Amino acid sequence: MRLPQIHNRMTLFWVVAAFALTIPWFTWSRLEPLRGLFEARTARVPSQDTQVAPSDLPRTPGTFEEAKRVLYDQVYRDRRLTFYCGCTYSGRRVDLASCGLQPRKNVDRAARLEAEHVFPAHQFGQFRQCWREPICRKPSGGSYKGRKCCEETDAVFRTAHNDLMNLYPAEGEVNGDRSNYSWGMVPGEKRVYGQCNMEVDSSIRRAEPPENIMGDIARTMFYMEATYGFKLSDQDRKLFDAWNKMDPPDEWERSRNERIKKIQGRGNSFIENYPAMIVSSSGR
Ligand SMILES: [Ca+2]
Repeated sequence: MRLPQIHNRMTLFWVVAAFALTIPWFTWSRLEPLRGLFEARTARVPSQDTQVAPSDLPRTPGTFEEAKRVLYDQVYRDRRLTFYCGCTYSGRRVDLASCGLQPRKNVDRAARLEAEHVFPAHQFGQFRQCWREPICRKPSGGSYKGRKCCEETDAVFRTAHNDLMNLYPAEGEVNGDRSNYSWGMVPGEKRVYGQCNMEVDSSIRRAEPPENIMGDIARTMFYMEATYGFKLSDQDRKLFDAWNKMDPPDEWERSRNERIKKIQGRGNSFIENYPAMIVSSSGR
C-alpha cells in the first residue's frame, strides 16, 4: 500500500513543478516586444574597454575640475551660450529668460551651468575594469569602483573624461534629463522645456537635440571613436552620418576646435577636413 502512495506524491510534485515552470516561460514568451527592446538597448553600446598608448593620447586637463575651468574661462571666454538651448549665462548661472527655457521640474538645477559629456562617461566607462570591479583602495581599508576609481587609475578613461572636445556648457536640468541616454530621434515633438527644442524620452532612453547642433554632436562622437577607439554601433554611425551632412561646421564650431587644439595639441579632423571625412566615417 505504501508504494502507490509515494508514486502519487511524486506525480503530484512533478505536475506542480511543471505548472510552476510554465508560468515564467509563458510570461517571457509573451513579452517579445519588451525582450527585443532590452536586447536592442544592450546591443546599442559596444564594449569600450580599449587601450591607447599614452603617447597617442591628447593632452587633456588632468582633472575634471580643471577641465571645467578651462572650458568656461578659456574656450568659452567670449561665448556665453549654452549648448542645447542657446541661453546666455553669467558665472555658473543660466539666464532662462534669454532663450525661453522653462524648467521641467527642477527650477534650481535648470539655471545651473554644467559641463555636459556629449559621449557619456558612463558609456565609455561601464566596460572598463575600474568601473566594474572594486580595484581602488581607500586609505581606511575599503575598496571602490566606478567613475572616481577610473579617474584615478585608468589613463584612457581620465583623458577621455576630461577631453574638452567632448565637453559643452549646458543647462543643468536638461543635462540631468539627458542622463547617459543615446542620441537618436524621439517620436513626436514634445516640448517640455518651453522654447528649447531638446527632446528626452526616458522610456526608450534616448535624446534628440535641436537640429543646429546635430552635426556638432556627430563630429564629437566621431572624434571620440577615432581618438580613444570607443566603438559606435552601426545604428549610431548611420544616424551621425546623416546629422554630419545635415549640419556642417559653422564658424563657432571651427573656432572652438582651434581653441581646444591649442590647449590639447590635437584638433578634430572631422571638423578640419569637412566634408572629406564623411566618406571615410561612413565607409567603415
Ligand atoms: Ca551646428
